[in-house]
Amino acid sequence: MTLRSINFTAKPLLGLALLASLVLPMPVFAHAIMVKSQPVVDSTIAESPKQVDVWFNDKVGSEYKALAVIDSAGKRVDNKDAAQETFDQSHLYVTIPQLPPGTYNVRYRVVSLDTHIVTGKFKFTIKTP
Ligand SMILES: [Cu+2]
Repeated sequence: MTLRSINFTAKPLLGLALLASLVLPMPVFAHAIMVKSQPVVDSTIAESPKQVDVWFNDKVGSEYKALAVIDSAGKRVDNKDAAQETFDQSHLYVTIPQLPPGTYNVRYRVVSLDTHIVTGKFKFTIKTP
């Protein structure tokens, strides 16, 4: 076996490693995923909460953030004061007025550290007493 034949077989492996480095996600800047919320996703609660909180797996950008609560008729009902916790940049919240029983949609939009825009939604229900 000569050096030349070794080099020849090593080339495809190098190409594969290069391809993998392009395809695999970068480990340093994570893509944001919502990991927790209050109220909990799809939960039924007894009383109108004071605010809605969402947490992501990593801190998110302070720009372009949005968090809205929408009733079953499609009307926005939150106080439009969505904010990001200064000491925990993975946490967003918006305050809401006293809401009547019903099912509500929460919609969010944030920018990940990897610069991707992440949007999502979930529901919670305030039960009729
Ligand atoms: Cu991403």
